[in-house]
Amino acid sequence: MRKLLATVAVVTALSAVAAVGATVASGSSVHAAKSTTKAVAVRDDFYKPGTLKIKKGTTVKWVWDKNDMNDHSVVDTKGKFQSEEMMTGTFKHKFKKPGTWHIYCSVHPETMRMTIKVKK
Ligand SMILES: [Cu+2]
Repeated sequence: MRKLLATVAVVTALSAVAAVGATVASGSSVHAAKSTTKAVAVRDDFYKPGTLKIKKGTTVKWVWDKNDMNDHSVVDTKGKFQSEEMMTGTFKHKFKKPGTWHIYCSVHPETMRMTIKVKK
């Protein structure tokens, strides 16, 4: 009991939110905030995969390949988010609502496209 109280005190000191998580977990490992990240590779000149199905709340992380020779970007056709045109790096977007999103590269808009289907 003494050990448990000490643990709770430490966690409470860290943050109130973390304390709630620790209490719920009750001894098992504390879960990180529940969120999923899916990676999409940005290559010359395509996204991989070309179609991605995810649940709402999922973050998609586009990862530029280090061997890319061309600039690429990630732009959605609804105009809600847009990355820089770049040769290396990453870009993230969290999809909070169900729906279908069409993504294209502003450098290669005719050929470099992908679709993301967000389910409930
Ligand atoms: Cu491109």
